[in-house]
Amino acid sequence: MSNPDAVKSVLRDLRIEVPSWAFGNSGTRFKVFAQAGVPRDPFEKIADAAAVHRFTGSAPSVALHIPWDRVDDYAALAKFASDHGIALGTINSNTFQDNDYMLGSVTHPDPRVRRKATDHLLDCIDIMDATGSRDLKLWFADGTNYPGQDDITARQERLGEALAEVYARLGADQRMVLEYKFFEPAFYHTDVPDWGTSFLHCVALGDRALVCVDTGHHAPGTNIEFIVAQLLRTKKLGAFDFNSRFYADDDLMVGSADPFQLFRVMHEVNRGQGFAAGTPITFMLDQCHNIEAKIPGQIRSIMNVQEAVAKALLVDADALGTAQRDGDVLGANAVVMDAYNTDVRPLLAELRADQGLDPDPMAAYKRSGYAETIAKDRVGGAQAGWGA
Ligand code: LRH
Ligand code: MN
Repeated sequence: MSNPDAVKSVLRDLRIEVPSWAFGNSGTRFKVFAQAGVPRDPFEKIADAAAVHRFTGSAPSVALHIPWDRVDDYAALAKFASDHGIALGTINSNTFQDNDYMLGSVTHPDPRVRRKATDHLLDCIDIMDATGSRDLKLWFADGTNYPGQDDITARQERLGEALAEVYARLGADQRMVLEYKFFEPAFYHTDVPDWGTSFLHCVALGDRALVCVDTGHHAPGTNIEFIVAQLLRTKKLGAFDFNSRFYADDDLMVGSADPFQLFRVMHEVNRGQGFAAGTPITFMLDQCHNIEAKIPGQIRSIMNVQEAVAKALLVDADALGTAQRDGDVLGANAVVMDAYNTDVRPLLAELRADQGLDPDPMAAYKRSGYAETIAKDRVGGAQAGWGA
């Protein structure tokens, strides 16, 4: 698809969900740095998410994390979001911050702990009923640190049991996406370490159980776009958690560490009709802005995704198909590299102008004075972070 209008129409419909926790303080075990103007509650997080949408036009929903975003009235929170022009999106469970989960949550040897963890997942579906969210995103920190610590096979059985109970509770229009991660916080084995394990459990559960690919959750050197191609081919790709990394799960701005990898992933998404209208894929950001300003960090991330998608859409599929069929290795690679080396920023600036947005969202945000306003207004109270 190399005609700019066709590319623009796909980009116009591109929806990227932002994570509520990106607006809170975050860090590492060494330090969590506080920043001025950080939200103190889910309402202020949603106001910041709405600001990202106001300047990018591509972020109409915000993912919540429970209990970080627990409120008494989720319908009121959903109303607040729609009054700000966005919707509440994916509900993220949290079975990694309770002391009872030291040896696991749904995989824990003690059935009492497994019950507690499964009940939390069921609570999250009650919240989805109130917020109107489609997706329940499950990521388990579950794993072990030493060989022999627990029975790997028994833990898979326990996991399967809990997932089946949760899947059965889902409403007809609701889905679960199961996220994998090859290590951390567990350092010997993780119970959902790779796409294959997530895929196996999702196939066992049914059509509304899909795999979530977090781009920071693979061993160095993993060909993530190959995994994406497989999951698209088997109709089991449900969601992305976009971020980037130089080393481990660094949760840096998507496209900042390896824009070429992001482009290759988007090329496979496009090849698999993943940008078509009504796509089953939820495109989410899952990032932590430990030292950079958080709202501009999200705006820059949305722009990085837009640029990678625009380049992927510019791949001349006919020329590529011909070169591939002819075994023209250099020719085929050149088709893809031509698209990647195309400067798509003018096209995106034009699209934003067409949408009545400022062609330069970062400059527009800076000029808006929003950062100064929240720094002035949000004084006192406890700033949000990864604590409840
Ligand atoms: C785990 C993870 C998961 C979220 C958390 C915020 O590393 O990627 O998606 O629950 O980050
Ligand atoms: Mn994630």
